Amino acid sequence: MKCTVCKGPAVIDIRRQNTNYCAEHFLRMCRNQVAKAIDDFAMVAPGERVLVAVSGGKDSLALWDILLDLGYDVDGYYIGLGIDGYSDPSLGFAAAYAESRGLHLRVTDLRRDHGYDIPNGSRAAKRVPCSACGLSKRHLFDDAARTGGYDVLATGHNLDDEAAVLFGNVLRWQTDYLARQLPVLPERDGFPRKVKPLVRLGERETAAYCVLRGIDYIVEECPMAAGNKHLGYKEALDGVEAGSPGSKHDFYFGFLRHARETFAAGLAAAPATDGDQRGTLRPCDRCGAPTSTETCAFCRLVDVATRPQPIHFRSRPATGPGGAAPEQQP
Ligand code: Q46
Ligand code: ZN
Ligand code: ZN
Repeated sequence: MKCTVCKGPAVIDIRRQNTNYCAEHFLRMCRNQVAKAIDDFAMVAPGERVLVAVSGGKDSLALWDILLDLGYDVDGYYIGLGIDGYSDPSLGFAAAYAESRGLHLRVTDLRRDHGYDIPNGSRAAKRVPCSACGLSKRHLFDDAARTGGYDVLATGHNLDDEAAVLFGNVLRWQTDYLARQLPVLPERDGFPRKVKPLVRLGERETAAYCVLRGIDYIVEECPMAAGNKHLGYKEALDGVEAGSPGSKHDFYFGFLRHARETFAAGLAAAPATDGDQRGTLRPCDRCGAPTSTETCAFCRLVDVATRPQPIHFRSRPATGPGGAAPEQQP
């Protein structure tokens, strides 16, 4: 297998492009694809400060590395979710990358800084973990960008992620989500611009990028993701892609080119509803974040997630001098 560019020995093939690359030209291709996404969608202007949401996984660390290589002013931001066996090692990889390059990594720990973690907090709030997690991350990323003076928040969503989200939105005709599914969301009312510069790269490529650049990352997926719909959609699309390379790219970029505007026009013509992001925003009475309600959704989540849980007594034979032991409800 020869590199399509220099004819030297290739280390990777990219079937959807019908190309092979040596290490040097593969890394260059990755940077070029990110630069093209930034350019095509006007993601970052020269001189703007970027905050990259770092999970310790391959995508976010590759993104941080590529943005730095492209000359952007980028800091990292990690949120500790308190997920046993996952959060501590993932912080270790993010911190090791930052330290090895002398970079600034901001860290928020949900337990330490807000009094809850995702497994227990989501249970107390009666939400599925990924819903409580998504709400927490959205709020904290926005907040960190707003209070830290960053112009842009960049996340490591790649082509596989975006195609899977699109697939899910199309399966259920989530027209509002389809209207907003773009790799760049403009800044508004105190929210930073949000960008996804990896949309032209697949996750196999971000993994190879990290390996070739000597970046260690957490290989395990978050254990809370097991069995969720997003993974199922990814697997379904992997099956399509295996038989027809380029399908994910054509599906996602074809949607952006031919269909998204139609959904956006439909959304713009529809009357605004409660909870609609187009409503007037005001500062949250607790944290100051822009919100359409008095207290923002994050502060309300913190309230229920940190509320002391009732202790339930099970009637069973006494086990010792103190009688029946109290048990926390699961
Ligand atoms: S981290 Fe959070 Fe993901 Fe884990 S709990 Fe779900 S949303 S799966 S990107
Ligand atoms: Zn080459
Ligand atoms: Zn708030």
